[in-house]
Amino acid sequence: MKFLHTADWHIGKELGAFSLLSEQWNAFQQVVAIAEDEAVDGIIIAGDLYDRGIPPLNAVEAFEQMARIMNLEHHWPIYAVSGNHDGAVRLGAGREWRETTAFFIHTTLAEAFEPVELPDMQIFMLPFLDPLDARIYYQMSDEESRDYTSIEAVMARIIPDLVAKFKPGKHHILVTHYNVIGTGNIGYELTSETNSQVGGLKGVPASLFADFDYVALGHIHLRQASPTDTIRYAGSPVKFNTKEAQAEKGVYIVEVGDTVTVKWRPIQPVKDLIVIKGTFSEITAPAFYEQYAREGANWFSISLTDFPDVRNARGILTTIYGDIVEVNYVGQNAQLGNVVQSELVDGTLSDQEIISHFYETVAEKPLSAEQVQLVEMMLTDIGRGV
Ligand SMILES: [Mn+2]
Repeated sequence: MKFLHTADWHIGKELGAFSLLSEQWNAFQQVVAIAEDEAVDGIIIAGDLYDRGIPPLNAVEAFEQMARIMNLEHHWPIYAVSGNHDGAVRLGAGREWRETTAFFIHTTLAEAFEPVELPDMQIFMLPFLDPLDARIYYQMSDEESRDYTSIEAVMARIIPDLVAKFKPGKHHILVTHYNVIGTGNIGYELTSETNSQVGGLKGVPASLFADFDYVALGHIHLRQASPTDTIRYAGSPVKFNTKEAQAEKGVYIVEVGDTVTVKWRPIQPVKDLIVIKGTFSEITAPAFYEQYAREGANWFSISLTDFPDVRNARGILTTIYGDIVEVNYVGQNAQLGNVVQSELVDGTLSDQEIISHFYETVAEKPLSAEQVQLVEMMLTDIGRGV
C-alpha cells in the first residue's frame, strides 16, 4: 500500500496581514499531481486541516473543494485526524456520509479504537486530545484522574490499548497529531503554532509507538523534527513563519509492505517567504533589492540591524519590496531597549521622557527637533498630551 503523508494544512491561515489561501491552493495542486504521479492508494492528513476551530467561510469552501477533488474526482481514500487547531466536533460532522466514499476524519478517542480495516492493514487515527477527554473516555475516578493530567501520561495508556487491537498478519499504521520526541529531533529549533511545550523536554516518547509499521505525524511543521525513520512529521506544505522560511516544504510518499520505504517529494512555493537582514541603507540599495522578485511576487520579512534615520521606514520598504509581512529591529541595542523600556515605565517620567530615553538608548543619539515634535503630536493625538 502506498500513501501520501501530509499534515498541518492550516487552511485559512494568514501570514502577517496576508491571506495564504492562493499559496495553499498552489501547494494543494502539487499534492494532487504528486499523488497522481505516484499512484497512491490514499491520502493521510495528520491534523490541523484548518487554522481555527471555527474557520472562516472561504476556508471551509476551500477545504471542501480540495476534499471533493481528492475523494470524489480522484477516488483517493482520505485518512485524517483533527489537530489542536481544529474544532473537533465541527470537523467530525457528517461522518456517516463521508465514510461511504472512504473519507475518514477521526475526531474522538472512541474513534481511534475503530481502525479502518483493509485486507492487509489496519489504519488507526488518533486525534489531538486534551487529557480530560481521555479521563472521560476511560471513566476514571477522581483519584485515578490524578495520574492522568498530562498528554504523556494519557498516551502511555492509550497507545498500548490501540496495540491490543492489532490483528496479527496485518500491517499497522497510526495517524496522529502530537509532539513526539525521539533521538532525531533533539536540539532542533522546532516551530508549531501551538501553546504546548514544543521543543522543550516534554513530549510523547517515540518508543511508545514502536509496534506500528509507520506513524504519520502532524503538529510540528518541519520534517526535520521526525523522531525516527518510520515515525515522521511531514511538516506543513506551506511556509507559515520566518522560522520555516529556509525549510523546503513537501510531502512523504510511504510504501508499507513487509518493509517500509519513505520518499520525500518537495513542493515549490509560487509566492515565497524571503527573510532579509541588514542595515536600512544596505537593503534599500537597488543592487541589493533587485535580486528579488518583488511587487507581490514574494513575501518579505525584514530585520533591520540599525535604526533608520528616516521617517516612515516601513513605508519606504513597502514601496520597494511590496508585500512585507513584518519589519523587526534587531540591532545590538534592541535587547537593551526592552530593558530600559521596562525600567522607565514606573510612573516617575512623562511619556515624552520615556520615549526620549528609549530612543537614545536604542539609537545612541537624542531625538531630533523634528522627532520631538512628532512625538508631541502623536501623544496629543492619543489623548496623552505632554
Ligand atoms: Mn499545526
